[in-house]
Amino acid sequence: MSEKKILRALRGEVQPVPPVWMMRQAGRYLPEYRATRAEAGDFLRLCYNSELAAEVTLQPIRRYGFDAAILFADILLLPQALGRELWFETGEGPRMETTTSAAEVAGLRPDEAIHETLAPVYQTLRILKRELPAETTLIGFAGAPWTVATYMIAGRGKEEQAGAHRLKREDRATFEALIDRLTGATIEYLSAQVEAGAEVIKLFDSWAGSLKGQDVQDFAVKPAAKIIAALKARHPGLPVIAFPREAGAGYIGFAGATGADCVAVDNSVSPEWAAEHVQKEICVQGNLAPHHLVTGGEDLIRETRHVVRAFSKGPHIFNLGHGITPDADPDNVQRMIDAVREGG
Ligand code: 1CP
Repeated sequence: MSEKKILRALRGEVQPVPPVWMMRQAGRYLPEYRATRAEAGDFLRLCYNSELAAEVTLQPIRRYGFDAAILFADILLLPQALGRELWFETGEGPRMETTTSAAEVAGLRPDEAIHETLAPVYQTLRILKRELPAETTLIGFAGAPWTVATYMIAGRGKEEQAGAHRLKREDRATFEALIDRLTGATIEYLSAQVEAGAEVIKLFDSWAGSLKGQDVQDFAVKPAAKIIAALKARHPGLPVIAFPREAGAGYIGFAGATGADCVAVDNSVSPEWAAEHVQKEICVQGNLAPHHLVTGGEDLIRETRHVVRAFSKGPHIFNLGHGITPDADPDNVQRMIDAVREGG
């Protein structure tokens, strides 16, 4: 197990060719994903159909031989398991019943109850553990409490963190109670994922960049630290990747403050900056800009090599700065992987 390239990077080993995987590697840019999603009926049915969720997780592994497979699920399944309604508007994205009052937070289902809804997710991991090639690392994940809370409070995503900031300002007690409930439930959810076969956990804080000042400490660093400490106490040696997206200077010291084994960086910071300030502390994952997989050409090859070279002196997992987009060309993904494995 410790021979897997991803696990070696997470232990701090510097490798001549970094391991590589991609956020949203199972997704709409792949025709085989679109076919399986159609077979499932819709996105949520796909998430809860363990056989088909395992199938779409495996598709990019078969096609490209990535070094990691990430469980096919969504960060919004946890609030759904806590009792809040979730649906997807075609062409628009996720929608949720809003959660903004003390009564609604108090009415969330208890932690023990989440496993009933989430059982198919654990089953997906069990299938993957059996089906994955021996060299492929299986990554489980959850959203960080702040990011999940932004969706629960606004009832939707994208540019909608304003509601969460407002609740934080106007009803601090309710906001903190929600963050606390999500922190506890996330520990239970991720722990069950590890028991079902996840070898690495990634915590997605996609909207961490909208937190400023003391809020970064209180709502990004502290919940992550609590989750990581609890997971490592229950599962000694479990590696954790943290992704406080667009944290900027907040990336510095994030691993030390949270206990993460790797910090994933987005492409608003340069690889040189991240190598100097973050990789000197810990393994870094990232950070090719996803648009290169749409536009391709010489720029794709040059930028891929640039990222590989900039991170070549420390532990590195090659990835994008954010998820691959549906309009990406699958052939460009192969060109990117070839450029990484040719040694930058
Ligand atoms: O139509 C489709 O097929 C749905 C597109 C899609 C996919 C492929 C969504 C809807 N979720 C997913 C899968 C998913 N989501 C994975 C699976 C593994 C993989 O990476 O291949 C993971 C890890 C996520 C995590 C996720 N969901 C995040 C964190 C990462 C990130 O992108 O910042 C977030 C913010 C979500 C919410 C969500 N789910 C889906 C969409 C389009 C969004 C974001 C939309 C918004 O903010 O409005």
